[in-house]
Amino acid sequence: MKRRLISKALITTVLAMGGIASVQAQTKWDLPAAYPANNFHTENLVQFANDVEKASGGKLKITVHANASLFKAPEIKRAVQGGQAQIGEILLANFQNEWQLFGADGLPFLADSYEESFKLYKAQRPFLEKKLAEQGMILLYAVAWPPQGIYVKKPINSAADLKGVKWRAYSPSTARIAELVGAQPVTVQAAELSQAMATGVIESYMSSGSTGYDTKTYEHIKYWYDTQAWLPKNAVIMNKAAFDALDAGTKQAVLKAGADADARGWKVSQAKNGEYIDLLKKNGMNIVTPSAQLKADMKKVGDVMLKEWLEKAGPEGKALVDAYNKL
Ligand code: PCA
Repeated sequence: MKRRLISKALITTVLAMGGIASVQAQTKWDLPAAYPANNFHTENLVQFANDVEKASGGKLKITVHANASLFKAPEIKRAVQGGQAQIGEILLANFQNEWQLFGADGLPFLADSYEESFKLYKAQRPFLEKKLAEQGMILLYAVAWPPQGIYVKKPINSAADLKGVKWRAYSPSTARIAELVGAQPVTVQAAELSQAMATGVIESYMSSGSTGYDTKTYEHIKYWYDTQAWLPKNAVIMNKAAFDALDAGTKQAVLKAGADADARGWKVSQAKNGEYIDLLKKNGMNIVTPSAQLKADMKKVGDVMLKEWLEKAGPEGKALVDAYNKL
């Protein structure tokens, strides 16, 4: 009887020590992101990190570094690949020059509504997973930005009105649009966009209501043409070796929280699209429906770009577009 009591006490002690040991063995991951802390993508990342910490019983702590504070937007992918960061958020379209399929969701009018954009995501996902796996990474989830429109200082009726304007690009495709309409492209990532407007480096760009609001674009530019041209995606990617080093329960916690962030992110993106547009209006932005001419001009730009993209992307690109069209 006495012996049993002692062994029970021993077990309790060992369990307590195990508990302490597992707290000491907490794994820490850094998650570099390129957009501000109050952006909906970043808020989603923070919630994801909280969910992981809770579901893993504190075994994995993920710190979100917003606003390109740890790595600049174009550096995040390589940082995750090299293991300097275990997980990170990238704008897929930024990496189109490396592999054309990263830029499929940055093409004007291929998928220009939430419904189509989600279909494109479904079609794109197996291709992305395979490519990232070859690079030692895992795609956790991806969420679309709201539809892209044209911020411009003066009213425009056609693409010809954009000739010569200093145009901010955030990706190879947004630079190509500038070339096709005769604007002057300058690549500026979101973290430097407010400053680029304040110093007059740029006077026009295409993006969402979300980024227009985040960067206080209304202080410099008064028109936004709601072209709804495409919905580029942010993707959250993990270093495969870092993921493989987690225990089974923690892996499960990451995958579950990632799937939740995926579903939540798409919902929030769509819900906030209208809110951002209202906030822009409230701050003096004119939200304009594009003229038939401007629409036709931009559609033509999109047709040229899809043709160019298909040429560069080859059979893989065609397979993606075919898969998308079947959905
Ligand atoms: N905002 C990001 C990418 C797309 C978007 O809506 C940006 O302008 O940098």
